[in-house]
Amino acid sequence: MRRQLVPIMLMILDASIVAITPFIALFIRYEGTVSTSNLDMILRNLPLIILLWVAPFHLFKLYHRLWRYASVNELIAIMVAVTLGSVLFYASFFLLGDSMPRSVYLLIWFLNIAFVGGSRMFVRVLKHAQNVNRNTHSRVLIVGADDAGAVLARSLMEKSTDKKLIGFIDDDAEKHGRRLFGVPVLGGIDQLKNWLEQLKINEVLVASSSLDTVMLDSISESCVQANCQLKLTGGFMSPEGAATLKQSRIGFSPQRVCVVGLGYIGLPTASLLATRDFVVHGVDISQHCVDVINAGEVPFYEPELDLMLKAATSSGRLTASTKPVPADVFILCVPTPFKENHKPNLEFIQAAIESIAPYVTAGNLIVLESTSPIGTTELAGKWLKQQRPDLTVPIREIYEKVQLREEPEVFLAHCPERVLPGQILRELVENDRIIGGVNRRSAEVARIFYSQFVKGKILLTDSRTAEMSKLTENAFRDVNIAFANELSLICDKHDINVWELIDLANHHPRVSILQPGPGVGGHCIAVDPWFIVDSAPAEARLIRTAREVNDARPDYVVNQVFDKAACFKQPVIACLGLSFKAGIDDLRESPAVKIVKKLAQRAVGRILVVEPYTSELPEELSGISAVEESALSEALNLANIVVLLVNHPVFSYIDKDLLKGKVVFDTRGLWR
Ligand code: SAJ
Repeated sequence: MRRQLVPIMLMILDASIVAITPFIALFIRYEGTVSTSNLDMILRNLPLIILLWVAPFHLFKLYHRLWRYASVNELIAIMVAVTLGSVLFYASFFLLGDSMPRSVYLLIWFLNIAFVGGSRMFVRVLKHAQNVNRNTHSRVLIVGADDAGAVLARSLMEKSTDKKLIGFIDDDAEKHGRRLFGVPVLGGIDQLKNWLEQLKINEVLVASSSLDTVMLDSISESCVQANCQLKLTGGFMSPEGAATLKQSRIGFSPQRVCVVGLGYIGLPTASLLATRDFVVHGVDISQHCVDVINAGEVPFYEPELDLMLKAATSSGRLTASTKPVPADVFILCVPTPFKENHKPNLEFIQAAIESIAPYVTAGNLIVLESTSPIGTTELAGKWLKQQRPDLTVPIREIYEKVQLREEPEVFLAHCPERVLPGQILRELVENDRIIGGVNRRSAEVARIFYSQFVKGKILLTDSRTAEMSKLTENAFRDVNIAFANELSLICDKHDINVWELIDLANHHPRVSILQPGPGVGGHCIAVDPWFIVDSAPAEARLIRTAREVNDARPDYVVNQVFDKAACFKQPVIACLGLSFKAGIDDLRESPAVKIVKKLAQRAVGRILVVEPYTSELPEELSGISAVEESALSEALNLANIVVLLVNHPVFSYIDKDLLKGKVVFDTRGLWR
């Protein structure tokens, strides 16, 4: 709700300021006496001025992209910036008057836009650098209204500007209704969940040394259910209290995180954690990647990640190198590709475990986020044990019958990433997460860590179920895309428009068919289902067939284009898009790349490739003389055949007249 409101509010705010400031400027200029001709002129030009002002911001999505999580401070900063910019504009307008040429007006207007836009960017980056976005006006409850609670409350009130203390919770009924520093003691722990929801609390601080494991569990459960962060403030406790907490099942307060693998998942995760109070060290085997990241640059395109990374590196909370460092939590985000025969290749996970092994100490949490075949997390434990026989590494337990272990151990869990490229930063925080512990305690410890930055639900299970659940999610999507692709073959045979067919069928309340396309790409859906097939070849018949149906799509498109190209003497084929899906620059397993390559291999003609998200052709295409990189207008101008391979938003604006007289293959149904 807030995300939708903020941009609209900002737009209204800008428009109102732009509307009011001419009058202020007039007032200043003419010391209170405003002539009707001036007023007339302003009123006549006002709609155009507002449009000129607001439209560029809207056009470049600044309202949406920069201010998604705008706070009151930011709103004030924007108001000041817009007012200053606007007054400057009108002041120059009135001071220089008619003598000023039109181009100077335009220049001043442009400078104003740049000034206001720049100041917004600046505040945004500053905000990240100061790392205040998470806690902006966080509403806090303290559990424990005794001495520790009072010390904590006073420190919050004195030092923290971004946390608001709303109340105390205490099991001592005598304290209920009383006030500490003017803040009420609301009730007991059994009512915690109600209070969290009723008072819209974001954060619970436990400041009591007398809580037992059952109570701590109940607090933790309430926080998870109410989507609330839980912090154990050991520093405010007696040594005995802190010791009790350490031994208890949720006594884990991580601060240092080491993320291994700084790719599409690892880098956003590391950047996010660094802007959430954690001290993060990222590790990657590529020195180039490490250098780029340390310079605050993102080596690939992901919306808004550049700002977050800059904030993370400039605050000093995120560093990167090719070697791990000691940490409380190690997160592994390395690739899990398959080998020639679709057998999973786990060598990157093994190498990652071996690289962190010397740095792991008892009490550390190791999380495998990479999508992995069933049993990999346990295998990771075995590899760790081989490297570090001195450590107690958890072994598989029947999840329900868990015994508490008192001896120090390493916690090991699988928490599969579930984010969609193009929306990673939002989904990292908002998606529900599945955590599978090799033993129950590992899952609970991992929950404490993830609940510090995940707003979605956190669901605990064992590591095997978690591994399978991730594979299942992607296999589900693959099977459903295969269904759409099969429909498209059937429709082609019967001369039915498959897009219309799917639209119609999807009007049924329980039918939701996905879209056919040139094939399934990416490093996930095109790969993960094979892990299931490999683990149960006889049983996974549908999953295997879906893979085969989707893998056959590029050839189907190539054959169609090849047949049509035969009608031209010197065919020129425009291929629009190379990435594996819309809006990103990721070319891994991309069906579009495969199609272009296969077309070139069959010497179909001159191929002009348009990919707005990359600056040059990938290696596998750059050496082929028949394949050229091209601008969109040139490709459309020269081509006899236009093949739309990726539904990038920019392609939807193509003037349909430019396609007239050409053979068009719209593999994504964008121009239907
Ligand atoms: N595609 C179609 N038709 C459709 C939808 C997609 O042909 O109707 C194609 C796309 O063009 C693309 C491929 O499928 O080539 C995969 O795209 P996607 O958007 O479905 O998925 P990914 O690979 O970007 O991300 C998936 C997501 N999984 C699910 O939605 C179940 C994401 O949440 C996972 O985190 C990610 O895989 C992963 O890392 O496993």
